[in-house]
Amino acid sequence: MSTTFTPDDADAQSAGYNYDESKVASYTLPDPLLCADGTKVTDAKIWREKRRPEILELFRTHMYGRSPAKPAGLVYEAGATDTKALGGKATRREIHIFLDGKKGGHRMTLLLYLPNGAKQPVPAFLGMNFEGNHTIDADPGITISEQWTSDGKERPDKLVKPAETTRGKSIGRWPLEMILARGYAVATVARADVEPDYATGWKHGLRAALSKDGANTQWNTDDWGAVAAWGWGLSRALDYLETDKAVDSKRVALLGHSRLGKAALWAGAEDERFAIVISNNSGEGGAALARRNFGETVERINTSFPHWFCTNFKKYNQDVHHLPVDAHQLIALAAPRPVYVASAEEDKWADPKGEFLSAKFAEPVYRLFNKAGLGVASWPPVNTPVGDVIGYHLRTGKHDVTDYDWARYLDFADRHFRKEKKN
Ligand code: GTR
Repeated sequence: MSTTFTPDDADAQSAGYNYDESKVASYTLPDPLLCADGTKVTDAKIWREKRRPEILELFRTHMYGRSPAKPAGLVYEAGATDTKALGGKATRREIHIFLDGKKGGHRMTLLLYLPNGAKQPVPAFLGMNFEGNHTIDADPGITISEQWTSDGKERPDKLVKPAETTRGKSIGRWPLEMILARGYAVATVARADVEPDYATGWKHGLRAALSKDGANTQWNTDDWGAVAAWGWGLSRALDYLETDKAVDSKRVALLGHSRLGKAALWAGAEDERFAIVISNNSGEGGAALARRNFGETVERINTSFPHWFCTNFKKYNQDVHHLPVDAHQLIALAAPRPVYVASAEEDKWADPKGEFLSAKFAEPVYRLFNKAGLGVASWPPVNTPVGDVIGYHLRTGKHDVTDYDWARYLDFADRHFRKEKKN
């Protein structure tokens, strides 16, 4: 498989940051089981009713910002359909979702591939793509995405209108045939359909569309950022999947890579309908512990991408040890659902060990549900997947999504989604 697609991680390993494990300073993580009133969580009920809502609120207030509720009456419009896509193996559908609930309003296009010949509703993988639906496969029938895209920097001059030449550009990250052959549907939406990824991109995105002041909105310090907006869009994609009889919406695995892995983790925390949550190399602001000074830092992410998180998050640029939450609690918000964290050996910018540790330190919450965690005490060697309800692997290679990653996610989904059927 090709791993040459790199525009999103072109600067993914910056000089001047710590990549030396012996220079990681000591840190104390907030206790996921210690409630604000000083009492300890002793069972799953207290977690669900008291501690989980507290942690969710802390993430909303200090990191991702507060997202609006689901709009009343989402509007869907069927787009192109091909029942003989991919050489007859799949049905391809495009569904336009009007995110502000108004026909002709802010539109996100869901691209859905369904394996042909399924006798019952199929489980699905849902993930956001970086540069347009048409980049995930060379299939000539996919409509070229309409929204202009960028590389996430405040460089509007570099915005590009998706062109035919980019069809299939990220095919290496989306092994459709492999996923469909295992009996899963694949659903995807483009990040720019929700919000173009640069500092003032929100003015052309969903956040402005849903705000009464539109592009003139003055944001509150805890209002949602782009990561939360992308996550919210993923929940709206799930709203649609709930209406599609070909898909078993109770078995949707949400997956995201890198910045979109941050969005997947946050969407999975906010929206418990996602049955599995998968973080692929999500790094800082995602699965990596913020308190570990290894690779990207809070200050750096808030500076390079000032639009990703809420304004309050910037307070911690110099003061990460006072951030009231950390990534292990984000992973714990998935509990008791299966969650998978994946790292890549050369992706030091994302702090692979910090990603492992957040999965590890989420275990006490899974234990409340009598769920096994990673099953290992220390960071496993490369290409050695571990875990049960919390899964983890460190793959050889760089920041990317590869067939190796997908094979692990398919096994993980089979294990949890098809459990009953094996008996
Ligand atoms: C990097 C950013 C990371 C990661 C990555 C990506 O530049 O610093 O946090 O999100 O982009 O999304 O590819």
